[in-house]
Parts: sequence; structure tokens; C-alpha cells
Amino acid sequence: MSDSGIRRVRVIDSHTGGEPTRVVVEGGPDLGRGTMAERRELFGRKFDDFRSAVVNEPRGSDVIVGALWCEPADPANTAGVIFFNNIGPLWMCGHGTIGLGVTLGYLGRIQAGRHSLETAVGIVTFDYDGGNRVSLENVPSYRIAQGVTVDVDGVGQVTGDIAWGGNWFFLVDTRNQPGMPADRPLVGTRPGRNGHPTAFGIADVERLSDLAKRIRRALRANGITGANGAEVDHVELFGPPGHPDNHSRNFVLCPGGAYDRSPCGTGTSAKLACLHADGKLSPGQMWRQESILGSVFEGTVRLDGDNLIPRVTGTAYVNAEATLLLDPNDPFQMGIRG
Ligand code: PYC
Repeated sequence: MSDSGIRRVRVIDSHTGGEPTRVVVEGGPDLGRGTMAERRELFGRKFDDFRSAVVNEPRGSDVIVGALWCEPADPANTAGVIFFNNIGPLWMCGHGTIGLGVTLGYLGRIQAGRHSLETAVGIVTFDYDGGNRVSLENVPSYRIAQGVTVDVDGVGQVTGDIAWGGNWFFLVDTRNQPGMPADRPLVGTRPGRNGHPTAFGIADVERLSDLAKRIRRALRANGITGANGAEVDHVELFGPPGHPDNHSRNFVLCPGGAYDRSPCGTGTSAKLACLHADGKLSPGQMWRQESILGSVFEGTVRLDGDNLIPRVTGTAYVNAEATLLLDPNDPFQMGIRG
């Protein structure tokens, strides 16, 4: 194999509660020194090939979230980041922030302590414990609509809330659907030994994905959006937890069709905002959100004036260091796009 013309991209892979993050540490595009929102826009417009090369098959998969590690616009901040997935740039990513923090620690680029990260939606601060644990303070999160009912093809009426946690979410409690008997939860969880519904799990992924995709189609078809017409591109379903120490289990459908293996940092933030708006979570009170795998994020909120700031804690592990080779002779050098 000739080495001529091969582009090298150095990446560090990690997972946060089972959900992968691939941090680009060398070989990414130069996006200038604008804000992360400006750089995200440029990345989406001009460097979509690069995005696809990093996260899509044959080097990656639909599940991988990429994180382009950038110089911050303000040197007072630790770093900047642009998150992206199998179909385009993301606004924010909670599990990815935890993965990036642990990756920067692994590289010796940060020490234990408080750090600030520039993202496309604003500054996210995080506390790194020097090992595998990161607590992030997200951008202000809020619910914009409560009890929105949509007619879902093949399912019937489904009611949920619309909230922002750094991405837009439609949050649905599968146990508590107005108009449906309490003993018939939306996802048909099986009754446990004591008659209580059991937590949904990996065996249910296909039907949960199908349900969440139908809900998302119904939101689109009915013009139901986040603020300023933004697409509600994440659907978050809730059910009973698998472990009694936790408060609930979730299933999160991501924009590109994959499901989040972690409890989803931005999704947990959106959930915390809804709980607070419902008077069910006071500042400092702990919410333990379980993922479909049973991995857990711990969440609390604090008030900063009128803003609700979620704090989400999780653990990540570095599991690979690699150099991606982008060979111009390779017909799939820029990844396989759907
Ligand atoms: O953790 O915020 C998150 C996230 C968004 C998409 C996948 N994970």
C-alpha cells in the first residue's frame, strides 16, 4: 500500500455508561477562531465528508458520537468542542462531555478540578475527579410545552412534554398515558413477579425504537417543534427503573436513528427541567436516571436567577487510541452515508 496522499486523523475512543464518544485529537479541519456556534455551522456546511469519515461505517457505526476538540475562542476556557453523529452536527452532548473530560485527563491535558468548555449552545462547566468521573453543569434547561398529545400511526394518542436540555426532546412517560388504563403501559412492559411492571431492557430495543420513531414522525407531521421552529429530534421514553436505588429508566432515540446506550446527558437535563417545573424536584435533590442498559447518571438542579442549571454526573472509560487513515484510493474513505 502506498502512503502517498493518505490523511491521518488521531482519535481517542471512550464510552460513557455504554455510549461511545470518539474525540478527534489531531488531523481535524481548521475551523478558525470564531464561536463554537459559528464553527459548528462551518463544520456542517463544509466538512461533512470529514464528519462521515470519522463516525460512519466502515470505521465507525451509527452509534458513535464524534467530538472535535478545538482551541477555545476565549483562552480562559479549557477547550472548545463540536459534537457530531451519523447524520450531522449535534448542539450539545452530555455523555460526550463526560467522555471528553475523561479523555483530556487520560492525555494529561487537564488535571482534577473545574473546567469550562465552549459548546455550540454556550459554556458548559465540568468538574473532573482525576479518574473516570465527570460532573457537568449544563446550559440552562427548560420545558416549553406540557402535555402535548399527538396521534401516532399504529399506536393512538401519545402525550408528552417538550423540553430543552442542550438538544430538543419529546419526553413520554410510558406508564402514565392519559386515556390508557394504568395496567397497560405504552410499551407493554411485562408484569413482574409482584404484579408491578418490570423495567424495559435490551430485548425491547426494536419495539422501543419503532415506537419512538413513530412518535417523532407524528411530531414532524403535526408541525410540533421546539423554540423558534427547531426540530424536536430526540424522543425520550420513561419506564420503571430496573434497580430500586434509581428513579426511572429511559430509552432515548437519537436524531440519526440510533438509541443512546447511556441515560443521555442532555435528555437527563431535559427530564430534570420537567421534574422541577412539575414541583417534583427541588434544587439539590438527587434524581438517578437509568439507561436502557442500567447505567446511571446522577442529576440535580440549581437556580441561577431565572435559569435552571442541571448538573449531571457520570463515568467514562477510554477504550481505544487509533489513527484513522483516509486513503484517496479507498472508495469509502469518507464513510458510508445513508
Ligand atoms: O448524552 O446528551 C447526550 C447525548 C445526545 C445524543 C447522544 N447522547
